[in-house]
Amino acid sequence: MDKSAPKAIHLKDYAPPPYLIDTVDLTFDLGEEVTRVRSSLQLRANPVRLPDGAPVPLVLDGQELKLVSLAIDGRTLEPAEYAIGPESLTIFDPPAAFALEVETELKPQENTSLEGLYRTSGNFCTQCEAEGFRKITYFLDRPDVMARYRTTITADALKYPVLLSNGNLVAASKMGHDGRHTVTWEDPFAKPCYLFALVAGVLVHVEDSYVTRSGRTVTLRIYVEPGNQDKCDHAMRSLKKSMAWDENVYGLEYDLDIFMIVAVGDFNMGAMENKGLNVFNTKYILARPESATDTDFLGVEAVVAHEYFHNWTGNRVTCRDWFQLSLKEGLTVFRDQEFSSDLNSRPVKRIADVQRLRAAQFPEDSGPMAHPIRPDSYIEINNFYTTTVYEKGAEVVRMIHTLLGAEGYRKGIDLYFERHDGQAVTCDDFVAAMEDATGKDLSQFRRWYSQAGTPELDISGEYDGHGRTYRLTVRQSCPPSPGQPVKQPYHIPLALGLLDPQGADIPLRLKTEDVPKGTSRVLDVTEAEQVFEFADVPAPPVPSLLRGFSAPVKLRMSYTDDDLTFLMANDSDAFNRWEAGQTLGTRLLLGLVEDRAAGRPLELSRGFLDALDKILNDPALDHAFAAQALTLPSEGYLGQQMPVIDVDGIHEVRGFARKAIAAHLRDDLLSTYRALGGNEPFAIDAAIGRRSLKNLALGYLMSLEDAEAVELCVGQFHNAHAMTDVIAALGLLNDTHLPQRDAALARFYETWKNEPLVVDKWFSIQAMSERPETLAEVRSLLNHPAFEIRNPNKVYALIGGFAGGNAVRFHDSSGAGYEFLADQVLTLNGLNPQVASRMVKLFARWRKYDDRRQAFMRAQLERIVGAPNLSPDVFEIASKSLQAA
Ligand code: B3K
Ligand code: ZN
Repeated sequence: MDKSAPKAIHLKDYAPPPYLIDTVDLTFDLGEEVTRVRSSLQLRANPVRLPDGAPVPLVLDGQELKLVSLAIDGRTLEPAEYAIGPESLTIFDPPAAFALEVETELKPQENTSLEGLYRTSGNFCTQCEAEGFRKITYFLDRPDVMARYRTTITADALKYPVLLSNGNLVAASKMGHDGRHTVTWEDPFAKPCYLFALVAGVLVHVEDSYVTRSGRTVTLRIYVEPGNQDKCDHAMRSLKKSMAWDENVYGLEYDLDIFMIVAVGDFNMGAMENKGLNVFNTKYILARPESATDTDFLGVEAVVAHEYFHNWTGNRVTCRDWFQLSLKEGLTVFRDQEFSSDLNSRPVKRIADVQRLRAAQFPEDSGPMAHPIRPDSYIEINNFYTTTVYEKGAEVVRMIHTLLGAEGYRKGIDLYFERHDGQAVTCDDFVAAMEDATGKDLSQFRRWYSQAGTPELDISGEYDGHGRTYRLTVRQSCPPSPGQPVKQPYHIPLALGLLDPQGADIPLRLKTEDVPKGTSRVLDVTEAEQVFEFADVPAPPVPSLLRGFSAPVKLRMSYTDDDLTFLMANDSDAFNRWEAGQTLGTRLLLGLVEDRAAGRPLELSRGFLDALDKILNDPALDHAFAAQALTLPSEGYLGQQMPVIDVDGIHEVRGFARKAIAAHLRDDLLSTYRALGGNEPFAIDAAIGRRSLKNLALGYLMSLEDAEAVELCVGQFHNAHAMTDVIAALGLLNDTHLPQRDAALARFYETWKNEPLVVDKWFSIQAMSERPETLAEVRSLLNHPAFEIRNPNKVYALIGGFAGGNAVRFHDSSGAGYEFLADQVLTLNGLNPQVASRMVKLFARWRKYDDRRQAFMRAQLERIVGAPNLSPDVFEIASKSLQAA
């Protein structure tokens, strides 16, 4: 690493801030060329850090700012009293308590990073988390500095009729002679600056209201660009459901008189929970059945809830420092997962969440970027908004919930808010509240916060017919992670049941107990090796382990194929019924990959086909669940199970298996399709399940590419009302060389060219086509008039769709896909480091491939690390990816 490489920040170096800020008074003068920001701060020495009030220099964060003036208690400072660095403003000798006035200038129209104050569709908008506020004004930009804000905005009244900030509107002027108008907002709750927000522009809103449990009426508004008002109903309904759910399940009420959401087209991530003024990516607000899929609808519901839930878990109680990010994110993801489970099907939601964890978090946790949910260090904090901090973080909170039970968990949460409302705290404070409220010892459990890597459970069972006992031996281990060669045993909640030969659950009594404790229970696994002995077991049981995926671990158990089909058919735990099918499918497909490599003929086991047949023809089964159970393990998941990922082998074998299943079940798939295929009116309910099973059937049928299937598919594409069905059909045609493919793509674009979110789908579908010409097509789509590299959604759709969603084409053995990605990373690096960094992460797993591909990927990573003007974001990911394994 060269000398100029950006430096890491360590958790162990945390120190409280030397100064506190009590109030912030901001005035924004928004202009086309220059925007002026005046900031008046009330500061005082922090008694915790400077007990005698002893003054130390005040170092404020600031980036890309032009300082106009600086005054303390009304006196302009002399140049010798302060210094400006590239990322800071130091005042050498401030008093113990004082008013600071800072005036700065910035150019939001030139800000392509979409962090700080920037422009989107002609409007002004902010994004401050994690460290964007320092691009607006000089400040102590850290979450443990909490202040009360008053924000005044002045702007051209015609260009920017709507002016918004956090809290309540306290003053508004009419247009003056200069054509400008002014508003003032005041937020009564102290907050860290990352929750500050400002929006200005031409926006329309839909309005509703919500009466809280205690009888207060809250105004709810969703602001969108004109023309989008008719796409907000679902988001508004989701918001009201979230507010009710948080009152019912957590006893938490909303606290301001108004809650606003603004949807913008240019946004780096999904959404942002600014106090009273959430800013959203349009993708997670706008939804109508004709133009959004069922997945989009569920996404809107979950993200609206997630951001709303942050009002308590994140805003009222916030993070002491960014290492504690999972304090708010893991907890809030757990909350939104539970919200969605309560509203929709619990097993279907759990399966989807586990699939996501396995697809993204498990690879991260075993790669060069592996980190604990509470990282020890970072170079660029924006790189740590990861699936580990979010989704594994949620699993950790879920395990606490499992270990304490719903009631104990709620006691812990109540204590957490009682102790910490209005504070900036740590993950440890959260765990301590859980312990203190219940008396449960979570000291060993805390290792989930400090150790990286996915633990592995090796379980074996032994039945003793004479003693009628069943012994489970549980061994746990965890592979090394960067900087963590050795791991200590975890405290793992292992939920399980035992099935008798008829498939019924056996009452579970451990040998040390007098009476059985239910038929499904949670064991505390704490040792490297531990034995659990069950009594009164009448016959050799089949164990159902890790029910509901009770811990984020990899499970190894020597099931026979028959055990797995037995569990698929009989387990009372729906998640494990699905899991058994996946385990069997994985085993069979990996076997076929080996057969292919050895030149043996491919054949799919009859028993597996029969098991799928049973699922397809089980009328009692929930449709959405059946669709999940009939879906083969993904290519990505299969790859993870191999020491060296055989990209082509996996792709070919999975395609072969799909065809074999389709051929075997053709008649039943056709009748399923026909039974569910009605063009029914759209609803977000059980119809989602019907659509997913119907489209699954169509997918299998299309793998045969016979005339009947093609006719159904083309018919569906042309006639369906719901976008879910249109996109499913288009996605299937998209993988073919049929003449109907290009016609359908062209027609789709013509129909939807004025809807940016639908055009994103059009880009990503093409990027994910398995056709060999895909890379060439993606390259030419970069020049399509609808593609815009400054728009994150477009980048995620086209470049991300190809490099992250099309393994067989991205990993083409020519290395051309890698060169393409590196080119894009380098372009994006100069425009938007956060987006560039997300793209460069797609190289991180390069060591999992064969030598030839490794050499190609490594060369591209080296090229990136050696490039001039590399952002810390890209540098951190690329350099850590290259570090020795
Ligand atoms: N807290 C934001 C994420 C901010 C990301 C900054 N790079 C959205 C969320 O998790 O709810
Ligand atoms: Zn969040």
